[in-house]
Amino acid sequence: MALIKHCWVLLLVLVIAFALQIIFFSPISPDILELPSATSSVSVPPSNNRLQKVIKLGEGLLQAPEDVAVDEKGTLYTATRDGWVRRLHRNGSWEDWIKLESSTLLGIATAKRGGLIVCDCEKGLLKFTDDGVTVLASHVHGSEIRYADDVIEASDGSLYFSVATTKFRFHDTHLDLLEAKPHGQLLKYDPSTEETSILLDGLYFANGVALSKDEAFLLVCETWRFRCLKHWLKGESKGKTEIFIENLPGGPDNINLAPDGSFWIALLQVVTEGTEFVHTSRALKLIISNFPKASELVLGGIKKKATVINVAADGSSIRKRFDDPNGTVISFVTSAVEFEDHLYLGSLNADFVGKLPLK
Ligand SMILES: [Ca+2]
Ligand SMILES: [Ca+2]
Repeated sequence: MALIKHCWVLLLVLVIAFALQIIFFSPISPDILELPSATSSVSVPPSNNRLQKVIKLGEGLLQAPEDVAVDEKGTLYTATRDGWVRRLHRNGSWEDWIKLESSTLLGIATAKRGGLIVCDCEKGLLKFTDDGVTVLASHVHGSEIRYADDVIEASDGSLYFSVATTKFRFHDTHLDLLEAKPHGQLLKYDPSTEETSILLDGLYFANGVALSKDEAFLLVCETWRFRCLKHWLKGESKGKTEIFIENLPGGPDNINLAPDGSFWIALLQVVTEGTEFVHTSRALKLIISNFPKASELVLGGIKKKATVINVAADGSSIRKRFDDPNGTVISFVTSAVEFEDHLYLGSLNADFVGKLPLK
């Protein structure tokens, strides 16, 4: 009897030790993820397979081109996982333009006086020109900028850019989702003073940024909140922030202004179908975060489909929706840029840039 009792005590001690290990050594301190409401005021068009019609540009040459930008001459730029920024000239030829030792180049934007602004998760905000690479911003208020995600240039030369999370690195993105806390920021780089300041703090994975056609407001997407915020830069609401669109049918990644003033947003399947329960249990999150394969477990569904939407200039409606519902041709689309009646699509799970005719 004494032996059985000892065994039970030992088992209890082991269970307590295991639980303490999980709680104290977990890399996260999780909150519950707020999922989009089923009773949204914005109606969502039905899923379709329009994205399966994409033409593949630069197939095999481009490793996971997250973002795409087109300059005034019609040259298309993209940054890939091997550190290359490549460009496609109007004559159809690809050029290996500039290479950087980095696997974490994300959002890009063309600069009006030439060159390309590039976000790097490790180095910060960079400028690429024919002469090479310059670091524009590596710190804000004394802290390293670690997860610069997307950028846009205003006509006065100011650069607005997002920091997805100040807590986790690129390869630990799944931990930021599991933690579900607002570690994101929206920053501004002023070229006249070369200083960087914090415009907004406490964002749920700050991702795509875009300016309205008249530059009266700035949009920033919060991927883990299924919404995009509007921050006024001009007019009587200047300095105020409000919701632009919410309850999106996916986590918004990059956002781009369309020629007609509307916006293209790439939506990510951040909550894998059938695993919603993971995001509502703190205990489960603590356990999962300890596993080496946690990323696959949590974000595996992101590579299984692609969705792009077009949202009205005032955020009041979703006007168009294109999908590849099972990722047959393209998946994990992170960016959609409209240029001369075509959409150009970036993806973190493709070896090409997708081109979709809009007419
Ligand atoms: Ca961009
Ligand atoms: Ca992004």
